[in-house]
Amino acid sequence: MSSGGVGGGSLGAGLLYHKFVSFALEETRLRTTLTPHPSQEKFKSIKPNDDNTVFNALSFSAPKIRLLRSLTIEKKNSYQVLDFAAFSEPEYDLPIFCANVFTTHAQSIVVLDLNPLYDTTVHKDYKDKYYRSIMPLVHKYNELLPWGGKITSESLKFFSPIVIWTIFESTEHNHHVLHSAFVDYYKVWLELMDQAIKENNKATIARNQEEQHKYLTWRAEKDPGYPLLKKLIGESRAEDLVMEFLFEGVNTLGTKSFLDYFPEYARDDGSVNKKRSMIGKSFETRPWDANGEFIGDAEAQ
Ligand code: BLA
Repeated sequence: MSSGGVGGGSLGAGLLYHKFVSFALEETRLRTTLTPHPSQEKFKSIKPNDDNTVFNALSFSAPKIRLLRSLTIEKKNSYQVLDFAAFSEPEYDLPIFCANVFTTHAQSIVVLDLNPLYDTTVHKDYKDKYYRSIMPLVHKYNELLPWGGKITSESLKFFSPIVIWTIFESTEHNHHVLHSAFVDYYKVWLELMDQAIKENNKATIARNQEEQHKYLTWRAEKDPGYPLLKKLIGESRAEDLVMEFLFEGVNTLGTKSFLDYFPEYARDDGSVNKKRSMIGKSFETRPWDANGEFIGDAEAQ
């Protein structure tokens, strides 16, 4: 379909991430039937305050997929954003597909992962179930997309041992590599989705749902993209976008609050500390070994 490349060797050509999204949607449609998600209607034509910026928002569901949604943002001659995620129904304990890229002319900040539903340092069974067989992906991309350096420490428990966290110079070559990694990671997620077997145990389903709710609650409150969204579309529309589109489910999948899950953010007056991180940044190097064992020690770094 699309011819690939970002055009003329320049990243200013625009719409860098559309081919990522169209690949993912086409590939998903080979395996399942996508139905527009109710949130799509409201968010598909967000108009930013600034004429040079374009938003594209799409959301779907499918038999095993509660929410698959994509947001791209392009500010002409300035930056481009991809925020793509897929969340399963709570009857499945599938990882959450997560691709986030913030690209300027100079550099791209990337998180690409199958975010674990259960913290893999605590839940070894979950780690073995999903990540043991796909660890070679790390080896494939470790050199081309190297660890991005110190990171908000809280993020680590939402990351898997195969996470690609990287900051690279925005060149056409690097974007080809990123596209290839996106394709590989998304195909793996689809394969896991295809193979997933429906859980019948009510308590397990409830636990899956609560874990997904915890993840949504974290990201809806602390996502690094939030301040920029507020700037682009104003505080109240940014809040709607975050709560009802990007992290839809945060108001319906559970009743616990941010502070119930993350009490360390409580201020004396009972409000949520606005800081992104209580621990600060750490992990100068990749804190998992080739087998996916966690080898990082936040305190020591
Ligand atoms: C930066 N985005 C970052 C960083 C990470 C992420 C790790 C580096 C800063 C840090 O250490 O936190 C992404 N962090 C994630 C993701 C998870 C996480 C995906 O914990 C999942 C659990 N990014 C977006 C969108 C925008 C965006 C939609 O996804 C803008 C609309 C922007 N991300 C953005 C910007 C920065 C950034 C501007 C650099 C500024 C900063 O570090 O605060």
